[in-house]
Amino acid sequence: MILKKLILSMLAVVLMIGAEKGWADTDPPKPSPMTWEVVPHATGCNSISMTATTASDPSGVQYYFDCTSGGGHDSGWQDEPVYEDTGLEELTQYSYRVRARDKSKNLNETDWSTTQSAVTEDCTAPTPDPMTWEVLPYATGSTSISMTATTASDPSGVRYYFECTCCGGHDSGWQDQPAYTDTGLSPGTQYTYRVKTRDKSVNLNETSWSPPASAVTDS
Ligand SMILES: [Ca+2]
Ligand SMILES: [Ca+2]
Repeated sequence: MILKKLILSMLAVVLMIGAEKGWADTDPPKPSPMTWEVVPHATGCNSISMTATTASDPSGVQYYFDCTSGGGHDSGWQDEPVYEDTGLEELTQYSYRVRARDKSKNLNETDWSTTQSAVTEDCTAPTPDPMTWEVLPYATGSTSISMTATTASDPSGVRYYFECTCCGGHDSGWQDQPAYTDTGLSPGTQYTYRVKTRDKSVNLNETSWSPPASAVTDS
């Protein structure tokens, strides 16, 4: 009887130690499948950040972010639920999924989360850069001068800005069209212009100015 009690209590101690070391843990962290707290999103031209839901497990938790397409990088197993993939190409789509595992001896893993994608930002100005003229400024009467920039190209779309640098004409403001006519000018007067473009991305990347060019209104 005493022997039986002794064996039972020893067994209990072994089980307790086992549980402490995680041998008895066969459950993956929750939630499983893993979920996203913040889905992948661009944090610049060369980086994408993402956050997994903070998982819970009595044995502690690690996270693994897997880049499934686009040629980005996996995180490896890490303690933090936040991951930023860096050294990426601009304007490129990358896809990720995440799973968690516990720190028990069994390393129980959750199922993968859904796969989510993000596109890195645009950080390149339109071409040509510097901007060039398609048609140099020329008088279209005694009070107006017309001009046309080269049609620029950019995956994010393009806007044009014509500036009158001399003497008393008007800037175009940002506009979608590559042609501009400055009106309300004085007869027989010389005006000078230059043009630049920018894209329509969040970064509004600008080209350098074109060379200046002048025209004289008709007398
Ligand atoms: Ca567990
Ligand atoms: Ca661009």
